[in-house]
Amino acid sequence: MKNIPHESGIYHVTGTAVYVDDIPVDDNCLTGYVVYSSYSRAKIKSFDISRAINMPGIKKILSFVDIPGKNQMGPVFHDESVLAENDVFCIGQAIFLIAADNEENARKAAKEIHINFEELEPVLSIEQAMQKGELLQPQRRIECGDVEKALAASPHIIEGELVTGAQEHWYLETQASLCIPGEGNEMKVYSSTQNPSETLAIVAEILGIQKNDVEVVMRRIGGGFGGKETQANHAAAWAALLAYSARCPVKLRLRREDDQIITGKRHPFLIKYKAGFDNDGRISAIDFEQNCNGGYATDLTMAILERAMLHADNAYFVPNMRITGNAWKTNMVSNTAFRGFGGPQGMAGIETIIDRIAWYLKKDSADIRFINFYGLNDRNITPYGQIIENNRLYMLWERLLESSQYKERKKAVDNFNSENEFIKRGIALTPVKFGISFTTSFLNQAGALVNVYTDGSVLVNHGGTEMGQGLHTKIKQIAAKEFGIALENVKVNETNTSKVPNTPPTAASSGTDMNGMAVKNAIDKLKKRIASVIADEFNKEKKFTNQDALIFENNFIIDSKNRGKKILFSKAIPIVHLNRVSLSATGFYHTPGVHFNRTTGKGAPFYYYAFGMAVSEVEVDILTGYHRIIRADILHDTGQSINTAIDIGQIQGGFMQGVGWCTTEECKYDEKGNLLNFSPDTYKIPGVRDIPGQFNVNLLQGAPNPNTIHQSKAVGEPPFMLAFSVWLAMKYAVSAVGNHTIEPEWNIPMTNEKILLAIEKLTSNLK
Ligand code: MTE
Ligand code: QUE
Ligand code: MOS
Repeated sequence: MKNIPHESGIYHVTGTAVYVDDIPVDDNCLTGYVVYSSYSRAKIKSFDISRAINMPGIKKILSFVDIPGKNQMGPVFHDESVLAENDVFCIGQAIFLIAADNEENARKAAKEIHINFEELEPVLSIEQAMQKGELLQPQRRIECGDVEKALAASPHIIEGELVTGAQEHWYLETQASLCIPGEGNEMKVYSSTQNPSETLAIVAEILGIQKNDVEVVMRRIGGGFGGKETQANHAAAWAALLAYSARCPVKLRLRREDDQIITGKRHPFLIKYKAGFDNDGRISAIDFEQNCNGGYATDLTMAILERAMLHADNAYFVPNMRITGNAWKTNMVSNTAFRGFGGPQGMAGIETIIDRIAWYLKKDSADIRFINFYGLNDRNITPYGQIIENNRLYMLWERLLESSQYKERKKAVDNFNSENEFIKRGIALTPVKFGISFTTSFLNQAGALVNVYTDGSVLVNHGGTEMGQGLHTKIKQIAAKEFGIALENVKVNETNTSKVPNTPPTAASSGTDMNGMAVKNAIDKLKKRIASVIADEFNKEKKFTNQDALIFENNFIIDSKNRGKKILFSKAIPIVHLNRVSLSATGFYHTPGVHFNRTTGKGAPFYYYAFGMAVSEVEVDILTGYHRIIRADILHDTGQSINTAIDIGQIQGGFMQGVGWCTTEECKYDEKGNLLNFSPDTYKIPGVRDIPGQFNVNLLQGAPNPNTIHQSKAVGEPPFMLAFSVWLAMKYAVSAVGNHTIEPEWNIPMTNEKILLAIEKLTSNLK
């Protein structure tokens, strides 16, 4: 039962899994299309849609004046219009919506819409925004100890800057929504969303109708990775406006190139740092300034920046630390959630510092990491005041060092480099400590609705969304185990806001933790009711049974005090029904104890931490910048894994997505702010040939997680950051070009081109 395949695996590989675009529609369904700004910053002086509206097949063209409710789709701060009014603030910002009989006609009409823009000077980088002093929201700070004093007393200081780049989500299914108007104000919304309840809220708000008139339905999405946490709302809002206005179904699905141009990406960061340390490499103080490019609107930027700040420590105890966070406003797409949610950017800062300390002291970076790890019983308090419990770093360290043979292989790498001029190798070990829970405490809640039918089959509804991560498979396993019945008798339903309302997004890796608990809560209620009826039933036969003694096991309900007394689950359920007892129950869960005060920067925002560690070995071709991962060894802590196959898949996928961000994925823009690489031929995500030649992924054994569903741990995001092992192994390889006498400049991403530039700079300094 531990590693059953993905509940939709067969549908995925046979092409029968239904996504929004596969939902059958009848002939009157229109195609929605969005016309967006081609300027980064401009005023709309006037426009003319008279020709376009009369083109063949055109049913509706809407501008902001046609919005019945509020012209706003900002999820947290209301600073994002559904359709631009008099100003445009980025390329890709929606201005008009078209409903047509097909996409071709819509595209033709779009070309006939004439807009008279007055072009203004845009802000297109963090540096420009800094010069103008344009923040999206007030500066944030987290601080502990006395940074100035500790820096002044430090034997050694390093200072510097790190740049991390944007990342395109590249979910296989682009943003899509199908909206079907019903009676009166009713609107049924099929959406490729990670956040059905928020999609519902936005649709209700823009249409000016009540939330009880909107129903959001999603069966699965073809990948989200954070990109559909808020920005799926946009496609749904646009389709809903058109459907409401045309009074007929409208389907809107972004073309790949439009999706890449219009939607937000991972936030680029510019991190400035100053760190103090002693001769052993032990860090005494760090002053971090994190600057992120939020784009033109806030979206989730403040929560992302907060998570970056809360992960500036990664796995290391730093007694004196200050993290200042700035969210800069630019005329670029509004950047959004992406796997890790700021965590990767935050951690990249301290991983850079550790690597540089090792370089400076000429020591092995793994040893510098080790002596700075959070302690088991002391040195275990974070800059925000949370005590780290159940620290798994030392278990991981011992087992991974052994299984990967890191020390021996590092010697072999050095030998290889001394014998080879044009091919250099590198190896690095990096840890991850990732906080599990939404740092926005109210989001840590989940709901469920479980129905048992009279044949004994079970239908589970919960608020989480399936995006490929295997949530429904794990929920199915949880439900089957709790009821003690076979997996075949449990089905997990599509996600529907009318079944389970007011849910948080499926995000922060907490989908199984929270929805699993909510489902268990519903099942506990049902089991109590069922047991009460069945105990009475047993007692009729004069064999006294206490309902609390009944257990659910192997498809039976069994009297644990008298195991001969039992009844098949499927036989028991009709009896419960005949006794007129409800076989449907809601469940609810909220994560206990988590809290965080944004003003003081203190609290215990995380229920627990997920830990992982990786050793990667790479090879870099010094003449071309080509690089490959020879071998990667990962040991990851998933507590008592519910599904080992799914967890290993999440680790492999998360790691590779991180490798893409660190190495080949780069968003390039021209001087006007146009994205230049908006298709897969020029935007390079990892392919099969980028997977490590030897890829050893293992789960940490013997470390169950207390107080979570079946003692498991969240796994979705943490492995992403294990890719730093590849990134820093590459740095070691390049550093070997100058026999480690000159430190290469190392930012994210290190593309082939950037590697060559780094080598060029390094060799010119050698001469
Ligand atoms: N895995 C797949 N296949 N597709 C996805 O879109 N999203 C990731 C991760 N793994 C994603 C994925 C992100 S960003 C998160 S937060 C978690 O899955 C969300 O799901 P969970 O909470 O159920 O782990
Ligand atoms: C991690 C996350 C999220 C987060 C905080 C985390 C996340 C998210 C939000 C959020 C914050 C405020 C809101 C809101 C959402 O916070 O995904 O609607 O008002 O959406 O630590 O993944
Ligand atoms: Mo994941 S970035 O929290 O959707």
